[in-house]
Amino acid sequence: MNFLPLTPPRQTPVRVLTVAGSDSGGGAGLQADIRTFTLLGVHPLVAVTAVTVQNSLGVNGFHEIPTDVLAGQIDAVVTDIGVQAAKTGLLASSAIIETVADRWRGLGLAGTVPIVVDPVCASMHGDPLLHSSALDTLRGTLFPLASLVTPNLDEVRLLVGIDVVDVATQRDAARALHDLGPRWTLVKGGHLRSSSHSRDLLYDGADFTEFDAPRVDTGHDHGAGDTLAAAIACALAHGYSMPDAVAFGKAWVTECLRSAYPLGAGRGPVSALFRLQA
Ligand code: PXL
Repeated sequence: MNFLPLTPPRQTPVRVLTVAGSDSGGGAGLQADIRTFTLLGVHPLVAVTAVTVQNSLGVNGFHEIPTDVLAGQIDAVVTDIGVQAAKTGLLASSAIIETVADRWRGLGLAGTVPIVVDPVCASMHGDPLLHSSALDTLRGTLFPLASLVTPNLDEVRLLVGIDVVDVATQRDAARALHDLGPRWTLVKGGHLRSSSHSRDLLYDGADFTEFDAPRVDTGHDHGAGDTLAAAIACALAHGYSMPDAVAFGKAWVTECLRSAYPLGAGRGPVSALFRLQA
């Protein structure tokens, strides 16, 4: 695959902000984002939303960062360092979602800097990562600001109540999500385990574009959604169009799935470390 343009040593690279939670097991969350950003030559900026307590077996709990500290992190890096794109991951609560939306608007970034919203609701083990009361805030406050939302099929069910089982229902879901206000919607098909392919559907309110990859049958796919959204944000920061950025992200996460490794007694993470073999 082709990678993103690299910045020569001593020159300032493109900066992307992740607004995400910490995974103590290092597989998903901001740790996955930082790995993808770094191995794509992008400088990672980080606003931590919550600290999870987890390992390869599951999430035991999380502690939310106070909203004034979260707002402070975003303000500090945007006003001094500047960002070319952002992505959001675990947001945990209504108050945190409202803080992110408020700062995004308040700093004048809405409509000018691309923001990828990965609507994380639960871990792959089914442990909740978003209070159910926060779903309305996610739909009503953050989605209208999003350049792209990237739900998996479980998140689609929670967000718009559609059970995706085939291409027709995947299109219905993309339309229903687009009605909530994001500029683009990507309905990821990876959780449709009956299919030998992972087919993601991109929609801008007019046209559908399909991104297809053979299913990578690894038992280790922790952090796959985070890694996809992170790579898309990096490509957008470089000025890629949305379809080109999604194609790039899909190729990147497919390579990371092929390189996934066992870790602990549970599910291991997708791995961007393959990039160091080159
Ligand atoms: O993959 C979603 C995700 C995002 N962020 C954090 C997580 C998880 C899944 O477990 O722990 C911190």
